[in-house]
Amino acid sequence: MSTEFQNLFTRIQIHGPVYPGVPLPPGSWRAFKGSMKHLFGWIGDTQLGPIYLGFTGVMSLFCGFVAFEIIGLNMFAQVNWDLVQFIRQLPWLALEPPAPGYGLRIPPLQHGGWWLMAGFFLTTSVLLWWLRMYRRAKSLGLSQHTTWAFASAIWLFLVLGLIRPVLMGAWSEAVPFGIFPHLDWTAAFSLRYGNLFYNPFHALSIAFLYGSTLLFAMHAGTVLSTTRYGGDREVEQITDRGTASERMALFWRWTMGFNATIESIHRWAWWFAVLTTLTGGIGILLTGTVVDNWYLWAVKHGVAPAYPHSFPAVTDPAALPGAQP
Ligand code: 07D
Repeated sequence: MSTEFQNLFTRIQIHGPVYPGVPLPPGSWRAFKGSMKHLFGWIGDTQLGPIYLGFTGVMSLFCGFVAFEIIGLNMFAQVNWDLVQFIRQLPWLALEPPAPGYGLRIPPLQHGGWWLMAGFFLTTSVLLWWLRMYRRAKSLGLSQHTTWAFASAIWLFLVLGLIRPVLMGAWSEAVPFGIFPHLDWTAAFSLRYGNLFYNPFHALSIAFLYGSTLLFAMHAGTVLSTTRYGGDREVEQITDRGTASERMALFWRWTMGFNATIESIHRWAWWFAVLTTLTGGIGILLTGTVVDNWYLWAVKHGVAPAYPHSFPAVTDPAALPGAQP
């Protein structure tokens, strides 16, 4: 059978017996038998499942479900259990952390206690999922690159919701649960601490985030543009001269004088992705703990210009009388 190879959506659909994967040690579980799905074949592997079930995975899903339920039911209660209003107002509904007066104490359920509990279950869920990744990678004989990359994202997540609030001495510093409310929090946080654009670690994080998209596009484009030479079979191509990898290298060397290698491009990508959340977490951790106003910090260090003298002097709004602690 001859079939035309398409590199945007492949027409090739693999349909064969389900492959369950390598044998598992006794006591381990796999759920669902697995089956071939045409739609999945359009975007990836046709085979769906089986999925590995283990203690950390099951507990992680359970804790994630509890967090999701606490958040959802609190929001549902806020619209008096009216389904229509729940759906209509969902993007604006929130489960907020306790007020500043509670500090790091455990507040009554209706005053942030539910938020604390949801946060506990969500954090447990994320950490257990990390452990699942670690253990699955280990059992398959992989190195832990994916696991440590995920840890970098979890670092930012923990700084935002746990580490920084603890250092600031109040749960109220943490992020609320909710679609628009967490975005409002982001904007308010930036304003409260003097414009996050002047936080150099926010700038670094953006550079790595944008850099990641650029690198991803360059890499994906390069590989897809050479699939007709087998470029998508990256590893075999490393040793084959005159074919895909050599053309990839030549393309970039001719275009910009330098080319990554098939291996190093993935190290570039890994570091850019990991550094996005690593630098981001440092930036958030410093905010309010070490630096109270990033604009004034930038003026002090000659990064931003001070307002002209014709304007009244700028003072940190947090230092004004009547400001919240
Ligand atoms: C958030 C952490 C990992 C997530 C995990 C997932 C679940 C799901 C679901 C229970 C993404 C756990 C959760 C499993 C559970 C249920 C239902 C990763 C995360 C483990 N910014 N900004 C960044 C830009 C501005 C602000 C990063 C651009 C304004 C704040 C990034 C602009 C203001 C924070 C970035 C811009 C502001 C950030 C995020 C432009 C006000 C952060 C990186 C062009 C709006 C965060 C240092 C990331 C950070 C952050 C980009 C503007 C505020 C680079 C491009 C000036 C408060 N901003 N930003 O990968 O790290 O996030 O800051 O204007 O906290 Mg910003």
